[in-house]
Amino acid sequence: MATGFKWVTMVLIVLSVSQCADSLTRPSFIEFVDNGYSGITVAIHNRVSEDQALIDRIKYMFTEASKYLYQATQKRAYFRNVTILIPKTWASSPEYELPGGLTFDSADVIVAPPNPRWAPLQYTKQYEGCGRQGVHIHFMDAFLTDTNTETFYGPLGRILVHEWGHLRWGLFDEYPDAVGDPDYYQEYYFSQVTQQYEGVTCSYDYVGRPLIFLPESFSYRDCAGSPNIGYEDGCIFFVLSGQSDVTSSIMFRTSLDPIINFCNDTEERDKQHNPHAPNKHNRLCNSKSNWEVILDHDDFAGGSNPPRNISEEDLVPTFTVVQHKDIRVVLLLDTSGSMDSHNKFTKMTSSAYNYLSSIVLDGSFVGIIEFNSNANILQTLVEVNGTEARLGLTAALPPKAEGWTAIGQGLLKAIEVLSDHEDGTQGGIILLVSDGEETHRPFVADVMGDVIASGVIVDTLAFGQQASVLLPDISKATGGKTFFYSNEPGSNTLYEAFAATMERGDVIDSDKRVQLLGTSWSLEADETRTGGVFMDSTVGRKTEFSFSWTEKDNPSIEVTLQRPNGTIIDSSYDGFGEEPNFKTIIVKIEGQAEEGLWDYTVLSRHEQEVAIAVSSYPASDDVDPIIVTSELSGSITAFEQGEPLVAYAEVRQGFKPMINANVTATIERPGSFEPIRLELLDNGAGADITKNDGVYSRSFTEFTGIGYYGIRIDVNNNGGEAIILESNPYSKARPIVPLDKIYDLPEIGGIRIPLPGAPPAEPTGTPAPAFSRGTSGGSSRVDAVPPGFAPGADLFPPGDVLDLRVKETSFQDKTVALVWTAPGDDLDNGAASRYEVIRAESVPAWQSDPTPESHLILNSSHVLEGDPSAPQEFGSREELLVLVPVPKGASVVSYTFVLRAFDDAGNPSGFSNAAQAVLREYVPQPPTTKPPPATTPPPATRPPQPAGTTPHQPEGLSWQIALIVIGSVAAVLVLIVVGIAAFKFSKSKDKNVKQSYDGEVGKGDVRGTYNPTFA
Ligand SMILES: [Ca+2]
Ligand SMILES: [Ca+2]
Repeated sequence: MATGFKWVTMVLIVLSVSQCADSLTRPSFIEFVDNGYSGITVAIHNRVSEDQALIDRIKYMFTEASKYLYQATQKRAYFRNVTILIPKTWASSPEYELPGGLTFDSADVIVAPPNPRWAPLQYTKQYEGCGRQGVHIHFMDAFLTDTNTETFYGPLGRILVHEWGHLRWGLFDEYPDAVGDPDYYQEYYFSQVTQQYEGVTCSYDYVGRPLIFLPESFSYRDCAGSPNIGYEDGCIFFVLSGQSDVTSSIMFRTSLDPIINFCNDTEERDKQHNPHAPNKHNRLCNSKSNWEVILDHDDFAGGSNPPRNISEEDLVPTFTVVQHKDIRVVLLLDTSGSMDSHNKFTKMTSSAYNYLSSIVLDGSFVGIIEFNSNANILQTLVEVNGTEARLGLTAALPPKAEGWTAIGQGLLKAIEVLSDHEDGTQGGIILLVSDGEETHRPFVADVMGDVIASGVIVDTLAFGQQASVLLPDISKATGGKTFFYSNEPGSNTLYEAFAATMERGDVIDSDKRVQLLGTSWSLEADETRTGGVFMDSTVGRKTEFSFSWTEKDNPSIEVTLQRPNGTIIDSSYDGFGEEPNFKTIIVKIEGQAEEGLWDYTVLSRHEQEVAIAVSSYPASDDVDPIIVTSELSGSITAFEQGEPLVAYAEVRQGFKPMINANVTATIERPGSFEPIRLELLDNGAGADITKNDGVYSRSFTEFTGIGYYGIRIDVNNNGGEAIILESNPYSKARPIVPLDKIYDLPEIGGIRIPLPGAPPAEPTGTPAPAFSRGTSGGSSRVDAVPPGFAPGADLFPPGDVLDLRVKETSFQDKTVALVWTAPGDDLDNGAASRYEVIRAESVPAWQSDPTPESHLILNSSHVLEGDPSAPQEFGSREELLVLVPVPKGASVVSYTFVLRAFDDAGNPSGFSNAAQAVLREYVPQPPTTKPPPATTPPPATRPPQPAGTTPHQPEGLSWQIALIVIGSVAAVLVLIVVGIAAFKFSKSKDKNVKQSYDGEVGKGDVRGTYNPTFA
């Protein structure tokens, strides 16, 4: 076991310097050469109305962003070229080029209907942790075209640079985020540097005002409390619009003009990173500054892309506008002799038959090539435009399998076939299905140059563990997908790999096939088995049940279906089609398939495997279907370097995330090992970096050796618990607005700009209907194992706890309650065996010496409730109540807690985030009595404040504003200023005084009229 420990330690070091070595399985075409980013794709969704002005806004945004980026990276980076993919629903133009392999789904920036979780704001979807590239940036179209955006959120160029920080370098937000980071949301923290309460900001010197939102009157008032003792619960740090002492951070605020830098570890105060502020960036990036994470990224690591002088003219990116035309696919099918074994040939041709007869969309072009010792064209590219074309294609499928394996030659032939189309090879799709290593020249290595130059996309399906190890490389190099079909009962990946080719064009949503189920059964002779699938209201059109068998050419299975109302469908049904040559039965449901549970029953006359797929189409053109997409951490997993395989699945209806769904991943493994089933979680712990965003994640660690690991994802509504998010009325990034404008915030795209600082709440939505989705999650290959590896060895430590926080403290009882999510024995799996909980004097003290022995390691005498020696299963909520010393005479006491977990093999996790506990003798409370109404108008300007006066006490709260909305419909605001007196500020907190009350707030203070009716 000691070897495992050493190995893990070594691996952690390796990982920390090569964080960006691998990426998600989704393709990315971004390149960074000579300081310029190229290959960035912006895709407009087909639901966005045609609008040339939108294209102009995108160009404007990138042009401005290029300058900001150049400035913010200190002359290291700019945008060189950008491709804008417009939907097929927009008019075509001779100026538009073909998009090659670019699709909406692979785009880096999407312009699309809003995701209510974040709308109207833009956001970046990030699956992975600090330093890792995200999925995409999502703007709603109105956000780009509405002039209110720049007024309230800042220049679009700067907003894009903020999002680029998330997308490219894996940075996180530095502002208090009630929506994106609710459990860790905190407005103020006690600074052990200044010994007083500070707003959560980056950099240090923001001018803010402690305000509290009053939902009942839709107004704000000043918080009770002071910088020295803190503020009442719910108090927000309201960043004021005039700021003169800060120039960072872009990840904190984009709306303020002086903000041009990322926070940095510099001594220069205006951009100095605050490593102590409890925000998501510090929590997930080990308190490293934005700038440190950026410089560690592959783009700049080791001094690459050093600062360079670039003229303003050269900073302007070039733009290419592209639009999809026809989908062109060549099936490249392995018919070598080995395909004749284990029913592989039969399964491949039945899947191809299914595909050609019903999945291929009308208007696409399809060709067929087989390869064995040579490659032969079985069908040149032909347009699919009806039954006859489909029959012609199925007739061209290969009749038998024999000979060797000439993959390279097959690829060249496929390119030849694609070159027949008027659009050329660029963007043509090759689906390469193969079960073995190549044997005949030219080899893949010899032809890859030609393949890449032709611009084709190669999706590969590895048919069994003996398939060529080159397949994932071919996919990766061409932007294709990698599938693995184990040829074992339980999955139907083969069928899905074919179907996936039709997702490659620009298919409008209502034409998108939704797979409800993909599985296979191993049946005994004369065995009857029944399964069920839920048809939900978002689908039901063009529903098909497909069943393929492996033995005998005459139908050796009988199939019946049962509708939700009990009616039986059998071979007498009009839509029931049998194709003995391809060993397939397809049942096409006429009209709209009814909502509810559909049963399917199969009787097998022989011992054989039966593959089952159920698919449907969106119920109508204006209903968004519930869809599931998935990603893996990489198409190749560097297990020998200690990398786990991480599965991510996203569940959504259109762009509305679904939370609380039941998402299961089934992982097939090399060797004779049972598949592993893992529940993917949207809990914001372990591999899941954001809670309740509809992205479900989990690490897989139970490797069994070298080979392919195939993943299947199954999703249901979790017994009615699942919720489709409809709206989130709370602000994520706050607009910066003068206080007197806060009540008439306008709409952007029909969504009101969220009120800054309204308290967080559970997201709202509608319950998801009963539904079924089952889909292949792709595959990942392991090419090497650690020295001395044997399945079952404990090589993975527990995952790092990154959500440690203080639930509550009691000054009187001298207690601190800590909460966190339990890691597993192996990252996100199982249970650790003990925790080591460390108490440090302060966050800076821990950060300057992160060695447990230099601080206090808690023992049982410190623990009142909870047991650090009995960790629970991964994902459980852990609580620990600990005793701390409270020195005599102190009124505010602060400590910092850090922990790590050990597994039973002694492997330690990394240290958790540092969580600060503050014990206060007195916690400010909101005023309980209403202040008397003002009888005289307030002075036009506030009197100058003397510095060095004593902090004001909560009961002596010197003034407050009450802002009341008159009339629930008109929301006309009347500002009431009550009891104005002199402000008093603490010595060291003069930044709160500076211009905060003689600037815009001052104007707001005196603008309103007093209306006694509402006093
Ligand atoms: Ca999540
Ligand atoms: Ca372990």
